[in-house]
Amino acid sequence: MEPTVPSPKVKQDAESSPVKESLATVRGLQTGDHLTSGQGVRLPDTDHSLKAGPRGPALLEDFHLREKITHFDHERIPERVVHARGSGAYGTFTSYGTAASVTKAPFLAEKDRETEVFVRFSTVLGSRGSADTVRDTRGFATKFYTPEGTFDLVGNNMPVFFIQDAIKFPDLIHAAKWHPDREIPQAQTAHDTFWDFVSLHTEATHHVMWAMSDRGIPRSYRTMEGFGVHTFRLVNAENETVLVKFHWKPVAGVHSQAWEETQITGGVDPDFHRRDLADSIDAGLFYEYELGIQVMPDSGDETFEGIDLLDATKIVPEELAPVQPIGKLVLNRNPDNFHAETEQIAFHMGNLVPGIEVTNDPLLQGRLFSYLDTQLSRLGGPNFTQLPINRPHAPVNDNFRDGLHQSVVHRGIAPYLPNSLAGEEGPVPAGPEKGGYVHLPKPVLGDKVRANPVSFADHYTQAALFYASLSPIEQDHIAEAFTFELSKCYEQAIRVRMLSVLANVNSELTAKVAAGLGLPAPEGKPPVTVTPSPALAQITDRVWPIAGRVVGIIGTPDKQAEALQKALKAQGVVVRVIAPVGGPGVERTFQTARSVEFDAVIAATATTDLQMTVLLQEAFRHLKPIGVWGKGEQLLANAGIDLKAPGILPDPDAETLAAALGRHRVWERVPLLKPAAS
Ligand code: HDD
Repeated sequence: MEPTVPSPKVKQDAESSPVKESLATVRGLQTGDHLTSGQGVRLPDTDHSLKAGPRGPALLEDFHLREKITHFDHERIPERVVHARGSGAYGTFTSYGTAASVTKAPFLAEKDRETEVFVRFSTVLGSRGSADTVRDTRGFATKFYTPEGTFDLVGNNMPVFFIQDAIKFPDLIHAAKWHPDREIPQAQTAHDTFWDFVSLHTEATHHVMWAMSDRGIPRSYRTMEGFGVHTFRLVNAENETVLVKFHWKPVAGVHSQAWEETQITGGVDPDFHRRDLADSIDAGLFYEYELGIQVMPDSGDETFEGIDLLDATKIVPEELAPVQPIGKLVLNRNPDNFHAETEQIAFHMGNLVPGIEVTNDPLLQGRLFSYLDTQLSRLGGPNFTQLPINRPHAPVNDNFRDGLHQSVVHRGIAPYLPNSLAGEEGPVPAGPEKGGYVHLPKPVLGDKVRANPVSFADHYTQAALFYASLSPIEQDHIAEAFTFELSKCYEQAIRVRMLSVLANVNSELTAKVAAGLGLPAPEGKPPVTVTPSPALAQITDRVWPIAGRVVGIIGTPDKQAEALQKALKAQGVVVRVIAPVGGPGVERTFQTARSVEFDAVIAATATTDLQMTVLLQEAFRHLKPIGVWGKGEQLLANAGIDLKAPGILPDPDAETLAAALGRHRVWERVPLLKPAAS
């Protein structure tokens, strides 16, 4: 079989890297022809320990044995307390220059300024080895290595959060992660403690709606939006300020897996998203996003159109404040070493550059503490900023000294200020004229209280707004997700309580979920009127770019398959032939292929292979376009698929397939999949 991606040797070739080499000095430090010890002593044998005779015992003096095993024993570091499962890539952010009037940060303000970035995508709840495709919020964290210092935008693929105040984060995560007695379930919210917490802590309702929507099960990281969530304050050269929310808009559009697909994928290919990111970059099919900002006036009360901008459980509908594009991100280089780069990267909300400030959002304020703090135990001390992936691309002159894993040999005798001894070598403070980060003077006044503003009290209006903004198909998916997750709870009281929360959001949704659970639907007080925000819907008439999509042909690698491969390659679509056995031009065999990998399938042979029948049935159920070439009709008949059903494409050419893929799924097929009313 042909390998799907170039061999590792080719893909790690530094010469072909399209971005600036930030790690040039440390990449591939293992040099030389000979195997050595950690001290550089050449070693003749690494397969046998030093023994007293071939039958032992092993000798304590075997420095190589002890060093090799000791190093191995300490290879793992603590996984992230949340967002442990992730994968990342380098990229280039190019500014459009359109943000020049609102921020002095040059990487956003200057037209065509290129900034190297590293993005780490993640799930929140699962351990490092958990599956990619579970229902969960996804992290979308971006490190911008600017010459003015590092800026981190540590966001999610959902624009709101479960809690309004960081002090609730340990409670949220203790409830959402596995049960502490058995450490199950892994990487999912479908269990008692999560639903117990969110049904009691109703400010979570809006985020729960997002998590139960199709946003919780993305097709790939390529097809996710990203959100900075909080409101930030931008400062321009005249020290004028605006309040903004950051958005990443995927060029490929927002698309999700079908729920059943996620479950199959979790077993068939737990690395589905990670693999797609790495393979796509290797194939030159880069992930692309636009960065945009919603700009709101910096009114003294930090509200906009009645929405409290300091409340992270609220969005500002795009119809009220349009997302204005300010730059483009292209992810175009895979890391060389997962541990050194993706695992050791450390994000921090406090990594800010002049022109970008935080607001008093109490969730954001607590995050400013947590991210720096967590690295001390995760990365083993205060010098993690010296790790190659965390090093700023700006000169560092911090007067910080010593500590575990110090890897800088600081010179001089006066790492303090003021001093009269450092001379030329010592740093001096930089005022704003020298690019210093000067916090904008803002009055701070208030009684010392543990309390929320009154405006934080509405937990339901925007949850209802979100639901009302979705297409009926997406609304059904939400009802199904709630029903599935609550069905997994052991405690009936939790289900009943959650229904009473939903009753304050939308009565139709409550009725559907209650029916699924076999419970009465409670009465609630849903908002009387909500104004939907069409920008929130995923399923629309829009046709999206199809780069990165995968088409499977069940057949043989013949001329027709080759022609399709050629024609769709131009649009970045990968076409894979699925044949009974391996051979030239065959990328998947009947034994290894599974429907979840493909966005569209073509039946081109009359095989009676049961696995192919199942593949087609799954593709049909998951609303994928299915093409039929020649004897493929028979295969559809074997699978019980009606040739006249929506999205069955007779003899499709590249154009027909491309059009179907651009709509993501054959939504017209949905009614066929509903059980007939009895
Ligand atoms: Fe967090 C990691 C996103 C609230 C504490 N968070 C982490 C990551 C992302 C987010 C994407 C992974 C970064 C990476 O890839 O290394 N977190 C969010 C968003 C939040 C949020 C969008 C709300 C708007 N987080 C939040 C709160 C706290 C934390 C309120 C603590 C009070 N988050 C952490 C952490 C982590 C983290 C414990 C774990 C690993 C790390 O930071 O480096 O500090």
